[in-house]
Amino acid sequence: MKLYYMAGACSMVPHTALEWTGKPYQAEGVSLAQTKTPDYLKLNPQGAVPLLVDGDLVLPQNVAILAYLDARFPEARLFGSDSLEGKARAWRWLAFMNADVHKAFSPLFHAPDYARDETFKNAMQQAARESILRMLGQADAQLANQPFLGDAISVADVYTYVILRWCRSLKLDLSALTHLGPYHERVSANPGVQAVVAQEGVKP
Ligand SMILES: N[C@@H](CCC(=O)N[C@@H](CS)C(=O)NCC(=O)O)C(=O)O
Repeated sequence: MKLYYMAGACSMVPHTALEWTGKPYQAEGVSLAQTKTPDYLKLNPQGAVPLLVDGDLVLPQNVAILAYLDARFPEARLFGSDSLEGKARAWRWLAFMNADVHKAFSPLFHAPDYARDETFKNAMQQAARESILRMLGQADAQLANQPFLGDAISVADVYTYVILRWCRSLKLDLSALTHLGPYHERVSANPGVQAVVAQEGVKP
């Protein structure tokens, strides 16, 4: 099984999931430029990571990869629970981080071409920051009474961890969200997360 990843990207989530399975796997780091080469685009026309190759299966998209790994390795408890309800509680947060919070970073990572006007670009980026903070407020509230977003640590927490790293690098002010700091440390302390941080050569 082989995972293509970019250091510090959302591919850290399936990378950690592979660590949690305890099974052998290969991880190949690619640059942004490599994801746009014809060879890579043949594998993933979206030109993005993560990408999992398992025999004949060539699978992009975090949620597809995580669902596949969970079904193949149920004993790894990637969703922090064995029960349907418990898994659903983690899925809800994974979906939120992947589909809603992640997407809100787009104007900060790559301001679109139509935002060449500085005033417009700044207003758009400020709105993105506010939207991210508002959404992370939902996670902060959930973490007031429990250590992880679901019943136990899960891939939803790893996704949130990746997003918190991006917030730090973009200097978003999370000081009002008081549960997120200790939570970041808790997820950082997970051995699978630590192994991926070391392999990808990024800061925790
Ligand atoms: N919906 C996709 C999103 C994947 C995605 O946005 N990956 C980013 C890294 S976090 C990427 O590869 N971006 C390439 C680019 O910006 O061109 C998924 O969940 O797998």
